[in-house]
Amino acid sequence: MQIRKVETILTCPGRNYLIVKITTEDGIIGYGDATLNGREMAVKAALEEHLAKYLIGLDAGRITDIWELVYRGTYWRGGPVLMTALAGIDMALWDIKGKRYQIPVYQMLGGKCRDRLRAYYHVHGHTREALAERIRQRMADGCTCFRYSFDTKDSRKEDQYFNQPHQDISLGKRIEVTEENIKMPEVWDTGEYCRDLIAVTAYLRDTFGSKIDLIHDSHERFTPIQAAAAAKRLEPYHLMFLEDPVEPVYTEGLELIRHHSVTPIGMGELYNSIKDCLIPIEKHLIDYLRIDISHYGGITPSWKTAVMAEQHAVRIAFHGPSDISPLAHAALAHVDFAIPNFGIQEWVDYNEELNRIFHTDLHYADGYITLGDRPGLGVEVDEEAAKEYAYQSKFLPVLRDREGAVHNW
Ligand code: KDG
Ligand code: MG
Repeated sequence: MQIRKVETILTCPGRNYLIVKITTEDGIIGYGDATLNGREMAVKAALEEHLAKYLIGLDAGRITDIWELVYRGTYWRGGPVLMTALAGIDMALWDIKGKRYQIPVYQMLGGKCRDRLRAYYHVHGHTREALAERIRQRMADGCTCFRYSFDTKDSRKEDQYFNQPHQDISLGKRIEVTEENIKMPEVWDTGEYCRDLIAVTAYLRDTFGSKIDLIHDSHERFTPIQAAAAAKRLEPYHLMFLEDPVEPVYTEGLELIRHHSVTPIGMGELYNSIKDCLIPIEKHLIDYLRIDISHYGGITPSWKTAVMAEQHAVRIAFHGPSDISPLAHAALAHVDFAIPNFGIQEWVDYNEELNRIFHTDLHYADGYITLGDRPGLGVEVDEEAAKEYAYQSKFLPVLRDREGAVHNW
C-alpha cells in the first residue's frame, strides 16, 4: 500500500470543488475532498507544490502517522488552507484503507450506532410568508427540521434587492460572485436583523407549532452581548440551536451567552483544530459542535473530537453545505453513523452535474439519510465528467454596514 501518486482534480459543476486523488503502488485509488470555496487555488498549490512529495513512498495504511507528519512534521500548521489540504489527504487515505480491506469507513470506526441520520435543510424567504411556504414544500418531502434565513424588512426596500449576485434566494445562501460583482455592496444592519429575527421566529413557531424544529445561523455577526440578548429573546420559540452567534475567538463571549440564556448553541464551522473547540466543549459552552470535516483536517481529527465531545454531552452536527463536495458529505456521514452523540446533519440537494461526477452511497428520503455498505467512502468519481466542468474563478462577497465599514461575513 505504498503511495505512488498524489494528484488533484478541480471541477466546477456549478460551484468549484477540489478533489485529492491518491494512488498506491498496488493500484488502489482513494479520493478526498479539499474544497475551500473562494480559496481553491491556494489549497491546490499547498497540496501539489508543498505537501505531495512528503507522501510518496509512505505506507498509505499509516493514516495517523501521515496526519501528524503533514500537520506538525512540516512545521507550518493550522488555518483553513492547510487544514483543508490535510483533510483531502486524510479522507483519501481512509478511502484507500476501506477499499484495501473491502469495508466501509464506518466499520473501521466501530460500526453503525444508528440506522439513519436525521437531516435538515436550509430555507430562505424574502418575506416571512414566502419562508413559511418554502418550509411547507420541504415538509411535503418529509423534512421536519429547518435552518431558516430571511431578508430584513428594510433590506427588501433597497433598490438592488432583486439583483443580488451574492445571494441565491432559492438556496437561502450567500454564494461566491464573479469578478465584475466583487465590489457590489451588500449592506448589513445588525439592529434591523435582530428585530426581524425575533419577529420571524415568533411567526414560524406560531404558524407551525411544534411540528418542526428550527435552527438559525447568525454567522458570527453578533457581539457577545448582542448574542446573549438575542438568545434570551429567542427562548420562548425553542430553537434546536442558535448557530455561530459570535466569532470563534470570543470563547468568553460564549460564557456570557450561557449566563443569560438557555437557548442551545451550535458552533464550529470556522474551527480548524481540536484546540479551537477544547474549552467550548469542556466547559459545555456549546450544545452542538458544527465542525467542517473538510476544513478541520478530515476524518481523523473529527472522529477524535466527536469522542471528546461525547464525554461532555455535546452533540455533533457537522457543517454540510453545498460548498463542500459529496466526498465530504460521505466522509462526515461515515463518522455520524459511528458516533453515539450524533445530533443532526445539515443536508443539500445535488444538481444533475454533481450527480454525473460523484456517485455516492448516500440516500436521502423522508427527512433522513441512509448509507450503504460500499467499501471506503463509497463514492465513485467520474473523472471524465469532472473534466467537462472547468474551474471558474469566483470570489466570496463582502458585507459592509450602513457607514460603509466592513462587517463580519
Ligand atoms: O462558504 C461559507 C458557507 O459554508 C457557509 O455560509 C454555510 O454557514 C453555513 C452553513 O451553516 O451551512
Ligand atoms: Mg453556518
